[in-house]
Amino acid sequence: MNAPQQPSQPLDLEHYWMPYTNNRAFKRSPRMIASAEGMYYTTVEGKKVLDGLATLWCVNAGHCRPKIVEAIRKQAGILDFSSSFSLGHPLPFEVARRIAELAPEGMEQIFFVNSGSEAVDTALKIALAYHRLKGEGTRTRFIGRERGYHGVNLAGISVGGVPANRKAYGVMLPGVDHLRHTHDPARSAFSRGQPAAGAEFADELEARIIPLHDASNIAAVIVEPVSGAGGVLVPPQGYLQRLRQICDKHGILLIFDEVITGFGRLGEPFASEYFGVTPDLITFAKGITSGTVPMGGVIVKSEIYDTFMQASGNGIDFFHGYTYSGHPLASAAALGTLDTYAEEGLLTRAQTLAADFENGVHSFKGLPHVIDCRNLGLIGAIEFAPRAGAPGARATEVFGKCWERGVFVRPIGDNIAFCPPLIAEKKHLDEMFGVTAEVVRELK
Ligand code: PXG
Ligand code: PLP
Repeated sequence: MNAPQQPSQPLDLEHYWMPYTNNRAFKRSPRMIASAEGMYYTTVEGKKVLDGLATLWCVNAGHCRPKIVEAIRKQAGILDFSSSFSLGHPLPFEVARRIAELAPEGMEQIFFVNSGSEAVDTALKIALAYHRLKGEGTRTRFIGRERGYHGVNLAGISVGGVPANRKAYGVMLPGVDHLRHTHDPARSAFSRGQPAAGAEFADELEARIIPLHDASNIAAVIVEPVSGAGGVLVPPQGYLQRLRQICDKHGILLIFDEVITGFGRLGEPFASEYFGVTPDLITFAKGITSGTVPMGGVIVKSEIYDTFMQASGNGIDFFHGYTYSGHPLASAAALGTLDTYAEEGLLTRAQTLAADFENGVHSFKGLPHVIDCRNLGLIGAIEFAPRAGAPGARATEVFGKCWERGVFVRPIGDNIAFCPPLIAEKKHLDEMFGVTAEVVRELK
């Protein structure tokens, strides 16, 4: 491994406005990472920290994996950049073919972008343009869900349902409505895997939302198969199937946002396959390059792609694209990542680890202040009762103390989320849950 770059003088922290960060607190007391390998970071002080969240739900293959590093290095010296606007280079075609092989049957075309947020914007635009090409241009409304996270662009926060991400930004995209979330602790706390109760939460689409807006005005429903950033909410048994049935009945497109669940998180390449529910569009990002180079995309049903090819007249079929769509370095990273997944069986590895992971998550039941434990595949969360007058304080405290003791887990409101790289072994799960439990036992 290469030595990390050292700044030539003491770091000036003043100029970088960090995303989703309390900048003042961080700059008073920075947590700085110098390098990473496999399951572990090394901080600038030389301390090892176990990565219990695949960093930000992305590093599915683990850190600095040789094939991925080599693919990026090599590509940088061969073709640094080439546009995909009416020019091409071979790599994104090959990445698209490989993704189509992994995707649910009938979903064969991939549009590339550079992040999950862009993937969401792109999927929503495909839905609008598709209906218009089919002569159903009145279908312009979108239905999201409370506690959904669909990135940070204006369309994504409009269909998203995390209040803090929406509060400061006015009306956003008009014409959006939301399904209720599926979190139901009164009936389903401490469910192992999918809660047995709650499929009927999907009925709200047909009972309230469609009658209110009329199906002829609704373009698409967008949900995460398992909500991640909203606190790891596992769908009740039968819920996604029911959403699919209702959308089919009313000609509404169903978009699964698989930015976190894609690329092996549940033990199948995509959650759509795990649940046996095929949406019309899948958004992905993160795991496609195991976090190494920004890349995302939308997988579409071939019927949708064919409609654009046949009905859009002569000329450009979709007036959309990013300068860096299909970037050579991202594409090379994706191929290195897909090779690594294939060689090590990582896209199905979560199946092997799921039982140990589930036991680990549910071992928190009975510890101080723990009011729920949730899990599916290799994603899970524990939830604390909020401290009086200080919601979120318990999880923030657990995160801070775990970091000091060498384990990185993520606080989300009053939840702690677990989402380790797919190369994790039992001993890593033991370390992650063991250190977290030690900290939780001390919670006031
Ligand atoms: N959709 C989903 C389902 C996501 O989880 C995005 C879209 C946006 O992807 P980009 O690449 O634009 O960030 C995500 C990303 C958190 C957290 O607080 C979660 C995400 C990103 C940053 C923070 O846990 N998910
Ligand atoms: N703003 C300006 C002035 C631009 O010229 C471009 C792209 O050419 C963009 C924004 C969009 O950038 P990107 O394609 O990287 O999303």
